[in-house]
Amino acid sequence: MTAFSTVDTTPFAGQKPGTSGLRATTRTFMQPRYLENFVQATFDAVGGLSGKTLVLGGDGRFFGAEAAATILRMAAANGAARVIVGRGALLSTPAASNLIRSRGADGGIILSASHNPGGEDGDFGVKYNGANGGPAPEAVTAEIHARTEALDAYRIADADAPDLDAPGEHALGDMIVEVVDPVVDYLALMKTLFDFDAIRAHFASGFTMRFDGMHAITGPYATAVLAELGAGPDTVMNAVPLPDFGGGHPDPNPTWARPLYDEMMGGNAPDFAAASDGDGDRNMILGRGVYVSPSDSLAVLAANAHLAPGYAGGLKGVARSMPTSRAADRVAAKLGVEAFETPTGWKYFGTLLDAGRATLCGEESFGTGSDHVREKDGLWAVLLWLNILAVRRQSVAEIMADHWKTYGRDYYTRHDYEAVDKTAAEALMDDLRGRLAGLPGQSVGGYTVETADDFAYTDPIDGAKAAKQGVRIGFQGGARAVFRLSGTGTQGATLRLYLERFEDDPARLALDPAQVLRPVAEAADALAGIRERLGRDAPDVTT
Ligand code: G16
Repeated sequence: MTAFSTVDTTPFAGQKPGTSGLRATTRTFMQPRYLENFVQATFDAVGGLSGKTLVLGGDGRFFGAEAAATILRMAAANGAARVIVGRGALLSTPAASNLIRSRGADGGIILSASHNPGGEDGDFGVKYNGANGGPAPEAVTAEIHARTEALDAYRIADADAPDLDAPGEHALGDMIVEVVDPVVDYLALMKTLFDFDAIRAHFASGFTMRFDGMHAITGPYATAVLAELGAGPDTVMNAVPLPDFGGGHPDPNPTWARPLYDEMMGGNAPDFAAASDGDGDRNMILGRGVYVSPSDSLAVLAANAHLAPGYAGGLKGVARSMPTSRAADRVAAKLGVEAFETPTGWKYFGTLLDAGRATLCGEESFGTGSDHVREKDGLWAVLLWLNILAVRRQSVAEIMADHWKTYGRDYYTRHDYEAVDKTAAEALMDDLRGRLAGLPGQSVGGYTVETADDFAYTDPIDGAKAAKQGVRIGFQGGARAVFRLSGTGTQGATLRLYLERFEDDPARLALDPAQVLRPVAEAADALAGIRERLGRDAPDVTT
């Protein structure tokens, strides 16, 4: 007979889920009662766990296995019937979403801080996903936060959690802990969507690729998938997940995946390259000598998705987050399907996907996905690209040139000012917000402001509202600057400045984005006083 304890606790300030779950330093999560409080608040906020089935897993970062054991003991004490756990407490975020859906679970908990560095001195995170497999919507995260502020006790089993390296069913009190292979179900899903034979034939004809697993969760998934496709044995680099991601920053962008980027811009590059992040939901796409911006990638995937069997019937609609460039909207218009603009955060796509209004979704933050799960999915994006390349038999550079010729090009870049003083960053945003009404008609840095607003959203399916989602400045001539504070950082504040400019002059489709966008960046700085207010000469990360 397993005994359960009710342990007295007091609230921790600031257990407020951000863009994607609760993220904090690993040491914060390792404090006694910190994880337990948030998990109990989550269980309470979703109506308790009695008789429910959950999925549990994470990206393998430091403290993940210990956290999983604690959560299992708490789930048993809270009356859960079954928890399906990835072996070793591992599951990529899209694989967790898939398991919730395919097993008809009531929800799941994902242990990850995504692209944030890991290790004892890095970050950790906990995110709750609902029965549709997607991140809990704002109403639920608000309820979790409210509950954390009133919590006075949590429940936990006294017994140890079972060995999570042992596949099969184990008992923990009356609850079943089912340890499953983290890759098998996900791989089976990918086979229903993509033409593995065509991709295999493409590799057999000499096509070459490099994939950077960044010592994070996608390594085992990519290794299994690419082996099936007959890719060469050294295709996957940094394939073994490590608790601290090998000391790296598992964020697939030109800054943090620099070795891969440099290889693709060098003389001996393979045909195609991609990288994924800590928990496997992000992707970066590169061709020989060409970097595909995430906004462009979404647009190209939307324009070509019908070439893959899973999307042969066409798309129902395309959704993008507000700061993502408008390239995908142009494709949606040509396809005659709906285009949606949502706040930043994958959770805002859930209702559109569930209602069958959108098939593809994407964000400038290296996230792309479809209605096959309710999370963005890094490897899925890579496979869709591979399927398109296998059918079109053109290089990435040729596909991009053709796309821009057809639709025009939305030059795009994002500047991140990381870990800046929170008060100064908030003052910058507040000041901008206060001046919005007077900005149209004003001239800054050679640009005239045409529109200025603070993005607000009403979900077209359930009517939920979200305000203050980012300041949008539209300049005459079609350039745009968006200002937003990140909701995923754990130190100070991070200001994101998103810049874009549309160009359809055939002679101006192959310019350097940094050069094209420099005047827009200068106008944005003149408008908001970034350098002066934040005390920074240049962004820390440019993507
Ligand atoms: C999360 C969210 C994304 C969001 C990104 C950046 O990604 O799921 O929807 O675009 O954070 O958010 P922010 O700009 O607030 O930092 P991930 O991969 O970290 O889960």
